Amino acid sequence: MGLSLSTLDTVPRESRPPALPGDLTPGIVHIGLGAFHRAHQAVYTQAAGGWGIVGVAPRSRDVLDRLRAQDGLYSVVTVDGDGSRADVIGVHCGLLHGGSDPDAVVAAIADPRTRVVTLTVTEKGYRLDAAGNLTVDEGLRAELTGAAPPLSTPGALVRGLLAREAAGAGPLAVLCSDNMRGNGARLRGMVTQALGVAGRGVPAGISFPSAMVDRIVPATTSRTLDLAHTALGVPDAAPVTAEPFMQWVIEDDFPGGRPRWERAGAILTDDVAPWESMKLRVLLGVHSGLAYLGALAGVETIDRALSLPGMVDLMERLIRDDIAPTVTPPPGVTVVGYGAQALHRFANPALGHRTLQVAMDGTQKLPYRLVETIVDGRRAGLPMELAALVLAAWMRFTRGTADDGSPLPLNDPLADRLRGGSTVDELLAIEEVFPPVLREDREYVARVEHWLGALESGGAADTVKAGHG
Ligand code: CS2
Repeated sequence: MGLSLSTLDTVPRESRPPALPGDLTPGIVHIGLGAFHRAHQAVYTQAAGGWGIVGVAPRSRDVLDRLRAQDGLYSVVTVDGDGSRADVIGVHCGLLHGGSDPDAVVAAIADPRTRVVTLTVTEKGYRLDAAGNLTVDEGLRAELTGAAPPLSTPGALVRGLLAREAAGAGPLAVLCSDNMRGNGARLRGMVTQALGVAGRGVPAGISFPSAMVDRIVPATTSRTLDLAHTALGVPDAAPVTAEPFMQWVIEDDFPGGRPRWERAGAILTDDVAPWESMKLRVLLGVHSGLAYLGALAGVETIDRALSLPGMVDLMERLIRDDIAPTVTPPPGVTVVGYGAQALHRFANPALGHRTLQVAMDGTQKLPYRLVETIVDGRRAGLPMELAALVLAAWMRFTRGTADDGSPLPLNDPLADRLRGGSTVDELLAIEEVFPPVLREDREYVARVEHWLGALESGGAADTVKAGHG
């Protein structure tokens, strides 16, 4: 017998949830049952108490079916160099499959008990380009106008908000829990454009607060399953693994109310931007740099990429010389100090965070992690030399082979436009990713070309070890 309500009393007391799914009133609809949501927002919400989450799996049923078989229970396995612990999460009081029951998702959003809708659908799930324009194809148009079931995130949100308005279900906050700069405004923009296609405007009483979310949550592996089983004494078919660190900074704009997330350490503020800028540009800019340089060097995990000779020094200089001048940190925090903490987090040998997992979807991630940093730095007259190396490493990565000739998978919504050994200029011409000002900066293009040549001739490991162009 695996983890379930009937075996929960055999689980060590310190690992049991404070309340059970059946004890909770559904106040949140969350779209996207991925590992990050289950190790981050669900943990904060359980600690806040009193609120239940109706989880929606938009496409794949795998996690949903595993959770349903366990009465909605699963564990978060927190790992670091000192060992691991498992905590059972019992906050999901409803579980829906968007792909097969879109009407139930619409009804959940329209339910007056629902006062917050949250999303973790990854950057590509919003169908927005770097400028925030919604990509509307015929399929989405049919969803938005009611001619087809709302299977996409924009479709489910629009049809749910319109049903909510018709039902007079009251105020609601729609909160993005994905990595995007200004994610509240971008989500408001997406919903506004999508409603426009349906000939409607944003209903009254709907807010789109911004938030910065942070916890490193690698994909679940067989080791996660083993650690969970050992800690709980029963098998868990849907565990997630994560680092000890977690952070959530939220714009406090919830017209219908919200859980007391601050009880679990969340920071409620009226200005998320400094926190967001720190996380997206420092933590994630370095993360992507480690991912591409590590993958090219044939290194499987982020912690091992960081242990390549010269890598720590290179990343410290990237943070100090290129990223820090473009970031205004929150009060009481320094960019260099935050960067040192980020490198310490990435060095966690127990995470096994794969470079290829971080490397995927580069065209969706690089605009806010690296490109905007480069544009700001060049506008300020800075060389942005090591940022050029990271950009060149991504370009080299898109060619599909590591330095030893082994294949590198290119998982990216724009993969078809990346393949084929494009030149620097051809890649910089992809305007969904790069603003024209970057391609017009010929001196900088030459530096990217220089680093690309160094990576091609000397390989990533030696280029990192040399540490200078
Ligand atoms: C990672 C992020 O996979 C990736 O792109 O860089 O998921 C990162 O681990 C989290 O945003 C950390 O909060």
